[in-house]
Amino acid sequence: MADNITLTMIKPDAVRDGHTGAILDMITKAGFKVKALKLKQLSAEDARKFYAVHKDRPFYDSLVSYMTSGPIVAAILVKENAVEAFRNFIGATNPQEAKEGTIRKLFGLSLESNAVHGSDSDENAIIEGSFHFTPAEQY
Ligand code: 3AN
Repeated sequence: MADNITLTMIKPDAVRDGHTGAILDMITKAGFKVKALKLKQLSAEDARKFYAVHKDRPFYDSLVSYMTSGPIVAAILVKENAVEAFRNFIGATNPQEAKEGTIRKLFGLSLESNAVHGSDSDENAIIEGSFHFTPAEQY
């Protein structure tokens, strides 16, 4: 199977608490190659657009506030079966339900503050990659 991509964000609290290096180390040691990487402050407009799929959910406004509370680290990652492999690797959305040793188990604080994002489909990985990175920023 050919390599494909997923988009991750290290979320504001994980960046603020100094976990960026440890998380990127785990990601690369698990065999994901970094195709693009940046530290970035999302605007409210950015966050609303990125999470538009959740706009009718009760947690939407809180999610937008949280995701704009400080800089995030965005990255495009490459691996065979990247989307599924990365979601298995980071653990369940709720850190309390995430398996031992996963990023969300180790660094997630709550259902909302769950340390990292991972794309949920190949189609969304491409859309989300383009949301954060121009073609010239992808290697
Ligand atoms: P995942 O990030 O595992 O794909 P999604 O797409 O269902 O999960 O949710 C996107 C983000 O919204 C989550 N990463 C989390 O920060 C937040 N979120 C999801 N469900 C809830 C919830 N019930 N209450 C608060 N925040 C939530």
